[in-house]
Amino acid sequence: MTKAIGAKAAIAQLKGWAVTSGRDAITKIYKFADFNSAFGFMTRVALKADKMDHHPEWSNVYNKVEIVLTTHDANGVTAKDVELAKFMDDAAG
Ligand code: H2B
Repeated sequence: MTKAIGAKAAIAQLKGWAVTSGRDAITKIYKFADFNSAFGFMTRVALKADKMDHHPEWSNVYNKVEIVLTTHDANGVTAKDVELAKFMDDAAG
């Protein structure tokens, strides 16, 4: 099993991510030009997440995508969350 490194250690390796309040998770809100761009981002991330067998908690309202990353099996943030967060930052452009 992947070991939890904790949200603080994770955000130190990332840009624009914050510790989720009340749990060992990391959060970011992406804003896109419109729904098409937001959903395109979600589609790219969904394919990557499924390949990794590591899935985000997320919600979408029009051009906004709110993300929470944590590793349920480890009860906290792991290197897998950092990897997926970096992929998201690249995919968001
Ligand atoms: N996603 C996340 N974020 N954390 C997990 O622990 C996790 C997952 N576990 N996706 C996977 C699926 C597990 O439930 C399956 C059975 O491999």
